[in-house]
Amino acid sequence: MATVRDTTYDLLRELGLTTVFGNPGSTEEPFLQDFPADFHYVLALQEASAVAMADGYAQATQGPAHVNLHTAPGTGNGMGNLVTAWHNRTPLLVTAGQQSREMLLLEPRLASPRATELVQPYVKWSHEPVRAQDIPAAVMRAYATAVQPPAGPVFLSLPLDDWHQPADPPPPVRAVATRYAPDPRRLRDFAEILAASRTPVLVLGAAVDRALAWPAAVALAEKLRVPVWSAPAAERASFPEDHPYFRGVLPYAIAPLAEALRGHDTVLVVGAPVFRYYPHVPGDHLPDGTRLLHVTDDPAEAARAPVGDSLLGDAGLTLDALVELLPSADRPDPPPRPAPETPPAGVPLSADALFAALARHWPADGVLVQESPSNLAALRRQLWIRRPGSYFTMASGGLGFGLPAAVGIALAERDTGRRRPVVAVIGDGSFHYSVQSLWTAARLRLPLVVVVPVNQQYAILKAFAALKETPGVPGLDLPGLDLTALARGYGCAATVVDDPDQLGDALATGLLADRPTILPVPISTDIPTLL
Ligand SMILES: Cc1ncc(C[n+]2csc(CCOP(=O)(O)OP(=O)(O)O)c2C)c(N)n1
Repeated sequence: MATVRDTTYDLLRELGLTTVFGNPGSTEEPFLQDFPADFHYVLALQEASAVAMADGYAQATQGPAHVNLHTAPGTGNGMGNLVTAWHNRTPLLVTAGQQSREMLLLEPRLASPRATELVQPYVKWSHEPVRAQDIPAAVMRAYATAVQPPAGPVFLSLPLDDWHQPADPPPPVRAVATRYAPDPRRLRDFAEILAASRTPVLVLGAAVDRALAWPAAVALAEKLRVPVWSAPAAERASFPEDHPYFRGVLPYAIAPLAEALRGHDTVLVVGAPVFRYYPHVPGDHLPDGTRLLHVTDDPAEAARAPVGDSLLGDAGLTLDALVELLPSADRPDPPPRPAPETPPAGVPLSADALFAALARHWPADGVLVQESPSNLAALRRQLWIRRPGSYFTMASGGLGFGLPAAVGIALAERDTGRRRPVVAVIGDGSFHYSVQSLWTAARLRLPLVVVVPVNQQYAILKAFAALKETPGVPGLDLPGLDLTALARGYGCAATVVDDPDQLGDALATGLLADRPTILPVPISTDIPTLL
């Protein structure tokens, strides 16, 4: 007779969820027992890494991923990156073990008495099945919940004694929609406003990349002949940054962002929050007389926008529809974006000089994973993203995502057969939040290259303190960290690069290696301004 375990594995197989990221504990062993040969268990040494690896894998494979966590303490370790997965809108099936039902009343060691609350509010659905036999159908419902728009993580708490119980008949496998089209009448209203605008501008967010909609975004920009900005602090890139209409990334504060949009009568924001701000620099959200139109597939995101009128719909379907509806604009091309200035030479390198060197040696199909807070502006200034699905960072502001996400993305590149080179740029502070993911990358023999700008400090926090005039904050310096020793300890290659001319060779060698390579690069300790 089929057990709950048999039926669940059959369902996971049918749903294509045969890669399981996790860190095992006693509460997971009955699920993992006799792990099927056609499944791949990706061991992370800490749950923060397991969650972000699964997130990166899901984003790069353009589908959901499964991460199996230990009961309360393991789930707790995974929480930071669960927050990030929520903001990233990554469809993650998060399962966690629970103590035996028969003992739960007395709360034994490793019981998670309020398991479904632990992960709130960073999941779309959180559930502990009432009967063991409900597990497969709960997995089906969790899957359907995770992938429907707006996509996001879901959580199931699964008692360890459920797996050997006799199963009910398997639940039907159901397909659900992952995108929906905008209301045609409201769409026409938007098109009319855009057609009548004299100086519109386009602001694109991560949902455009997630919808595989670069061609539609380019078509709309060219039809309207408008400048295009990346939304502030976007977690993906959504437009070819070498296109003459591309202007750069909007600043992440109220007053400067409004200033950047000055002179435009209509701002069309597609697939981003309005707006993702960071430091509070008060002001008007828009220049006087500017109108904002917001396209998002998330009603909550539409509701919390402080300004603008919204239209609910998938970014790609809406862009396609606008291209159809709008006439070609008759106006001159927007002025091109100036090329980045050549940074001054000198040792230690400026962040700009490092990223200019990286840009010179950048593989055409390279994938960039970024978690380098104070150097983000320099990186985005120097290294232009030219292809879809090739820039990833966290939407949340939580550190510890980039390194393990890069491992998940590199694994996805191998598993999908695309084999694009993956390069992560990770600050020397950010490096340590999920550092154990390096071991997984080494075990998987992934040719991941991690460039670490080493400034031996939390530079962005110094910049924030300067902006907010809060001197004397402790704990912002990071002396005495030996990244090379750490990397080697986890089984990676490591070479310090202090001359930009060495970077090309080091990068090429690392991308051809059969293990990850860490390239610490000492950079200037000057503090970049926050805005
Ligand atoms: C999980 C988490 N803990 C703490 C912070 C606060 N924080 C934001 S940026 C930062 C420093 C990052 O340092 P580093 O990676 O070296 O980059 P730098 O600012 O020097 O460019 C810290 C600690 C955070 N964002 N997330």
